[in-house]
Amino acid sequence: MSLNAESTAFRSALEVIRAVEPRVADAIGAELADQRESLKLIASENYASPATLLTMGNWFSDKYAEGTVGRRFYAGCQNVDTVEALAAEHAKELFGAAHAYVQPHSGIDANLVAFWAILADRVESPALKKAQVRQVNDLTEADWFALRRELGNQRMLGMSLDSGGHLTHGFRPNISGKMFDQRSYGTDPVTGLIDYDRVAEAAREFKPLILVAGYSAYPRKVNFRIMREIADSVGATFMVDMAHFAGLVAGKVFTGDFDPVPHAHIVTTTTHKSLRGPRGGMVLCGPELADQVDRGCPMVLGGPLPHVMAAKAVALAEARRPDFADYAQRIVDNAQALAEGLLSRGTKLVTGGTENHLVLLDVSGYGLTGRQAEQALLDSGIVTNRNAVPQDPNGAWYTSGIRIGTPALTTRGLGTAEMDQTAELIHTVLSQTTPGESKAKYVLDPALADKVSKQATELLAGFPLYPAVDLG
Ligand code: DSN
Repeated sequence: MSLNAESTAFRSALEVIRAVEPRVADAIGAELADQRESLKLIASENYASPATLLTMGNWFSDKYAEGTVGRRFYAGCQNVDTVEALAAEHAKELFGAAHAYVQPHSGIDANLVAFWAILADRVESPALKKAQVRQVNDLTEADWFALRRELGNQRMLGMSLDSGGHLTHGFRPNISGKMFDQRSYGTDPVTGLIDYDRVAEAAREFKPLILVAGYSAYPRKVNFRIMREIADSVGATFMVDMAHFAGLVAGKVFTGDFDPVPHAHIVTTTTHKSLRGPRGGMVLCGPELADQVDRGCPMVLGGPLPHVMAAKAVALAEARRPDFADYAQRIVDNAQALAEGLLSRGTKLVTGGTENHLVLLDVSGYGLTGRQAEQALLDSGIVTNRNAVPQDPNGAWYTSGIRIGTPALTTRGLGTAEMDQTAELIHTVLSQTTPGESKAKYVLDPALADKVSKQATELLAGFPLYPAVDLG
């Protein structure tokens, strides 16, 4: 029997790798087996298509291409130009953006590119202007000192980490919390929702240079029209980090006030979460910031990764197909079914439900910390991650929450009926786990963990991952 193209491609690749370092080939095979067997509910993960994966394993990886399309610091970049331009073109069409910069290697890189583009655009600095017209050698020591003083200590207002914001939005352990004078807005203590009046009040008081919206653990839609009005009222640049929900924007589930692209001055994203592309980042903006954004490499980034930009072009082409909109809608339908399944079993959810791809469980209702719950679920074949809940008494390490998301299981084909079964498995584990003598320790009958693990595998058996890939 002849093998299909995908099996042939991956088998051949592993054979070539095995000839050099068999342990790596084995680990790659083992990773596929693990991913096939586990109920992956990590909200920021997904499964890229075989075409996207295969696009990353080739000689594009060997090429240096600092600069931008048609304007490189290295010779021989014509093929890199082709794939970078294609990825940018697909991104612009998909999101309706005037400009797309597809070089960032990750979400934090994309955010740094955006921060520096905004600083360079907004901060009045004669020294910076000199530097940017390539008179760097004319800058005196005093100019450099002025430049550092003028660019530093600018103000950023972003969503707090424990309300679901991301650590790159000004959280102290991240560089954004050190380079900016930062303040955060939270959520309403009763509803768990963003209170736009409070955001406006904080903006009026603080007068930030940058207002950031976007989240990694907020289970609701954000009204970007209102956020832009708030930014405009204080003269702030409005930046949205849509890393988590880019797939929902691409799939036109988030439209109108909930689509960040028409409302924000600048939008950043990763490409591997709900967007289902390769690991990487991207920046979208209007013409005003385009030149500054294109300085991302070498300003902030190392040399671009042409093999990943090529894979971004492939994944973005996939996201432009009509079936991606159906996929995006199913992600949200599944998250809502999962939330309903948990609520009906008595689980406490932050904000009482979801409007996007993620659900945030407050596991204090089960008497557990997030750390205990995360590990008990993992023992039972359910992969999640712990996450702080608003005003979390257990802090960001132990936490009181579990964040779950549906992009990956939706890619596998699981639907709302399977979400209810998933809710049952999660509730069974959490309700049978008791806290141990520390915030990390817990007691769970191994027989029960084993039973749930088997049930999870049975649930997944009807939805094979990479069904066309047979590694033999
Ligand atoms: N690590 C990603 C997440 O899990 O949300 C964001 O950086």
